[in-house]
Amino acid sequence: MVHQHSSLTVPFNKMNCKRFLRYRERVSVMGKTKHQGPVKLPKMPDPKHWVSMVPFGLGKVKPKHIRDTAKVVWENKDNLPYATRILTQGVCDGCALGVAGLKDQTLAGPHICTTRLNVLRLNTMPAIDKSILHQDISELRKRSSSELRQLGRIPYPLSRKPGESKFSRISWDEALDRIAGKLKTVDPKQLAFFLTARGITNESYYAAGKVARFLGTNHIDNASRICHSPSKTALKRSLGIGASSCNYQDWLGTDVLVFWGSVASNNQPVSTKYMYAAKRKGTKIIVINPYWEPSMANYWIPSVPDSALFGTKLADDVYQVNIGGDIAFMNGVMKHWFEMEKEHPGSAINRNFINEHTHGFSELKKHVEAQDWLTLETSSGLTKSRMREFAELLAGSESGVFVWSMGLTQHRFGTDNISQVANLAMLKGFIGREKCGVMPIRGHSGVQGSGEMGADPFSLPGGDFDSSKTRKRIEKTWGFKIPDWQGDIVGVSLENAVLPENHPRKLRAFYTSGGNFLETMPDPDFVKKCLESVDLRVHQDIILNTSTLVDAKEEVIVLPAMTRYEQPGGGTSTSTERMVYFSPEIKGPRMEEARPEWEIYTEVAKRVKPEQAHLIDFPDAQTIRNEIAEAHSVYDGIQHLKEKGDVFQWGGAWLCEDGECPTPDGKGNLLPIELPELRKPEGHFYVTTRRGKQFNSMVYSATDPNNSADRYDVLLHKEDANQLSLKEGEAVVVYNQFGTFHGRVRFANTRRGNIQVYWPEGNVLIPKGVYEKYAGIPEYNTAVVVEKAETYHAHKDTKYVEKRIEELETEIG
Ligand SMILES: Nc1nc2c(c(=O)[nH]1)N[C@H]1C(S)=C(S)[C@@H](COP(=O)(O)OP(=O)(O)OC[C@H]3O[C@@H](n4cnc5c(=O)[nH]c(N)nc54)[C@H](O)[C@@H]3O)O[C@H]1N2
Ligand SMILES: Nc1nc2c(c(=O)[nH]1)N[C@H]1C(S)=C(S)[C@@H](COP(=O)(O)OP(=O)(O)OC[C@H]3O[C@@H](n4cnc5c(=O)[nH]c(N)nc54)[C@H](O)[C@@H]3O)O[C@H]1N2
Ligand code: SF4
Ligand SMILES: [Mo]
Repeated sequence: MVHQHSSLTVPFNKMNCKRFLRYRERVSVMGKTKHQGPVKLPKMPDPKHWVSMVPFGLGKVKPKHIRDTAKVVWENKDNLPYATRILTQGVCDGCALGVAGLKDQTLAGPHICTTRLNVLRLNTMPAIDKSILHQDISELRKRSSSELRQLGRIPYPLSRKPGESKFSRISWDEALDRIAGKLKTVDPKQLAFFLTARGITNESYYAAGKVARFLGTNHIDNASRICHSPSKTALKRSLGIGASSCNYQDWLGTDVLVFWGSVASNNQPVSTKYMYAAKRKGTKIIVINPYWEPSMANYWIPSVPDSALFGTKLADDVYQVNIGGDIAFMNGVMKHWFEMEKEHPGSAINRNFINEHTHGFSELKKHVEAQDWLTLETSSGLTKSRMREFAELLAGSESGVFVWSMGLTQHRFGTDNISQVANLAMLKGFIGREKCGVMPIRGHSGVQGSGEMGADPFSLPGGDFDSSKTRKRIEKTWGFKIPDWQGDIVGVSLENAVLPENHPRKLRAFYTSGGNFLETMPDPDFVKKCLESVDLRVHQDIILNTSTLVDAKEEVIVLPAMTRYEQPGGGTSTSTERMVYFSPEIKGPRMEEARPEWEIYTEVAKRVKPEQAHLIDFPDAQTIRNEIAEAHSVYDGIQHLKEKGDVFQWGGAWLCEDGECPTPDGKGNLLPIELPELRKPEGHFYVTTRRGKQFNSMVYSATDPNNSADRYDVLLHKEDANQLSLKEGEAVVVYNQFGTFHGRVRFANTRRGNIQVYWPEGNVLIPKGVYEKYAGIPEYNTAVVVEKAETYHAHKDTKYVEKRIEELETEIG
């Protein structure tokens, strides 16, 4: 296996050619075709795509990249050389678009964004001041997660028991012995693990997945459960794959590039450069979203000179669906296709692809044809003629790429949403060839690898947990038995904490690597109760957040982890497009007692079962990579990644190349999808939660740079506001039977009847315990009443609110 080195000291063009050649030699396990390496942007600007002739978007609401960058330099001023080395040598620990140093695999030229710069400080900041760290817990609890983050890094292991009002310092030996001591006494079914995907490497996921099974539990889950789990589940059942079928390069010059419930411009910012490149090759960009996302319409791309100056119009059209209306919309599109086919056979869908590479066409067609337009219009929020426009656009396209994110996954019917996207792609034959594909654009840098490495109740390295063949294969590699019962998803594990004492699955010990459930799960009050109800909680983390400060019945132990850049032997992470990047250990200051995440897991395991310690020992990161290569065949190649810039793409350029799916008979499955029941009574709104300037629960600014909204603003259509006699800026109460949110009206171009609030602030409105039935993602949308704060408060004393909630319950329930 030849691998690739990037060197920033070599002029890129010369280097690019060599890298390209080496890249092509790579052997891949699945697809035949290899990714071709970075290509160049056109030299001459094209004013056709400019937003305005006024330079720098003066007077427009848009992110201020230069000001933000200056702020980051200032923030990291105590550690600038190290910060620079992280940026130039490390693999980005922001989102999963993926980049090593400043160069990516898609386009020649620099790759950097403010998200990466914002999270940079996590890596360079000093330890928390000891006088603050050991303050009374009630003092620490006055701080928000943002304030806690800014205190600095966790320097050494900490413990806090009931009745103790402060964290006390303990040694690693004490910490590990106490954890091991407790784990020896609990039934493995009462022990659960969770890992965030923020910064975590494949090596840590792999070690955690192995350690959990070694300790006898399958309750291990990761942040992808509350993120893209439906994407994986749906792609598996529809196409037999668990990842993006294509590359970002397939965006460039595809006929149509669709962003479905995704704000890639905010959440994978450098993707705007790829969108620019696509537009320059004639690609049409379509956005399907209840909200006319300003940053998907127009963007000033800092690294592209003409765009930085005059902006780029990204979206050619925006289809403003209802929240939850995508299934109906896609059924409408297919219904049009079948009608077009009746009139002019061959005018809409790809019969050859359907016949050769799919099952289920006639059932799907029958199902779709039986739907009536009125229902499809009501559910989707779009007219029959709008659906026709989109149907015709796709019908006339030879190629297309469908990209989606949380707008499709975070629903009770997330898996169905995504199987619908797969249906469209298969009917058009947009699978397994150049400029075509289905792409769940991933969030956290580490997340693609989390399930692939087996840190997931439904997965083991290289296969599904419920396949006895996979279990046997992994047992052979690992040399110990894997428990044969199904583990729980993280939401259920948390709920298990409040089960009766004698319940066999009552959660007693919860071990979490990062994450912040008080702020990432619905119903924070309930989550707090769950966190408090376990005997032992272990937080392996780099910083404190509000969840770390919650009590436990016997003890809270906090373990200081290294960042990915500190870990000896480096680490790897897998991007959305399946590039496995190597991030080296980077020379710089080290946190007093922090340890590599993978090592902490194995140290705990060895102390629980010292007699079998040899079965779980990893002397270094390289040994883990060697074992991953053996345990997961598509990751064969990871063992050769050793230097900065080393990368390989698993699966080749396209999964399902030439339409051959990795399903038992090589065919994809067209699936009839039922319309979801949308529970929104008259006079109520659907609410969804959105991201502003934050990295998930880590908030970086009170203002959303893309629309200048405040974190407590409620994005509401002007006409809806008029009907409620609400003015812009007016205080409102948004409520339902689950919770109450106090905010202010902000007019926004959103589909009428649909509103948005920012999370974590808005999580109080979201019901607990509602999971998507196949993938287990929580439902993050619900129905609410919006009311003038004045009215709400005036009637509060007359039992009016309770009465309205009762009404709501009967209407929705
Ligand atoms: N700066 C920054 N970058 C990030 C993150 C971050 O917090 N900050 N988080 C990272 C992570 S973990 C993730 S998963 C990604 C998330 O990336 P995104 O999913 O792009 O982020 P969201 O802000 O949740 O955007 C969801 C979009 O879906 C739309 N939407 C809501 N409901 C529906 C619906 O029913 N149908 C349709 N079609 N659209 C709908 C919303 O209007 C919104 O535009 O970003 C990653 N990158
Ligand atoms: N309402 C609502 N809720 C949501 C979402 C939504 O759109 N709306 N989005 C969901 C999505 S997509 C996701 S991915 C989840 C995010 O869920 P999580 O991954 O659980 O949450 P984060 O906020 O990303 O976690 C950040 C925390 O991880 C810790 N951390 C940071 N870096 C490291 C590290 O290197 N090592 C370790 N061990 N710990 C670290 C810090 O304590 C930090 O506070 O939230 C979900 N929750
Ligand atoms: S777009 Fe994502 S991968 Fe690229 S620099 Fe920004 S955060 Fe990192
Ligand atoms: Mo996510």
